[in-house]
Amino acid sequence: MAYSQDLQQAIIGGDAPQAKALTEAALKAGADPQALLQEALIPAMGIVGEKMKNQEYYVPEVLVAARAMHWALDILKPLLTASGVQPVGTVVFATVRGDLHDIGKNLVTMMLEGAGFQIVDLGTDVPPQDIVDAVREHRPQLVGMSALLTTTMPNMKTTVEALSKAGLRQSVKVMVGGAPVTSRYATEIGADGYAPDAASAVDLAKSLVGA
Ligand code: B1M
Repeated sequence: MAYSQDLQQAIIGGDAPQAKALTEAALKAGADPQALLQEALIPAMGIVGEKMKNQEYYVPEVLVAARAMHWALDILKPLLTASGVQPVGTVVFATVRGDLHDIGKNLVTMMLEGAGFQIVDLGTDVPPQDIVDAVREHRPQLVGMSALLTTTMPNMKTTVEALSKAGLRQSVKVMVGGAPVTSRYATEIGADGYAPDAASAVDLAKSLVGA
């Protein structure tokens, strides 16, 4: 599609006003919102993820690219919702109780959104019961938890236990991450997966929902 390449480049380069202008122009020219999502936004964030993995991009570049993606997505969202396009999956995401760090969470959720997931972002300092309630309400395929403090990591375990107690554990996959979290810890607490960074989180989420 004519606009896809330019839109991808605007997103990869973090040029939010250009991403917005190109999205508007593409729609005006008759582009299909779903095609723009699939052929420009999602591949652009995929390339950003690759650049992050290759250490070509660091947190600031990824954040500005995700912001540009959001400017485009904000225009497409109402049109996608109206046309009934199904997301790849829904993720209830939170930074766990006692923890106020949200930069990593925001980065991961933006990348997941860029990959076509619908995000229910519960914010920071989220008690296990709020996550349980959100799972009941939104029926997600995935729960994502972030923790940056060794003192708050145990709240991931408490949340997994709360999901089990509520009889909801079998209905969702649980993924965890954050600087002090490890793959071993994820296994220990009964989570389904761990990802060390935002790009790997997208790969993990896709594999957990079988996308
Ligand atoms: Co805090 N802090 N902090 N802090 N802080 C750390 C984490 C710390 C390592 C600094 C240090 O001492 N060297 C240390 C933790 C020590 C420990 O427990 N091991 C620490 C501390 C001690 C504290 C306070 C207790 C300080 C105090 O008040 N005495 C306090 C706690 C507050 C609280 O949460 N209750 C505190 C406060 C703060 C600020 C508010 C000032 C601020 C947070 C601002 C905000 O988030 N809005 C802050 C910051 C910025 C940091 C550092 C400097 C940076 C964290 C960050 O944003 N990294 C941090 C030191 C450091 O890491 N160098 C530090 C960038 C971010 C992109 O990475 O979050 O790891 P990260 O996310 C990555 C991956 O981990 C992964 O993907 C992301 C992108 O690649 N990932 C996931 C994250 N979640 C994932 C989930 C997934 C998958 C992957 O699936 C679900």
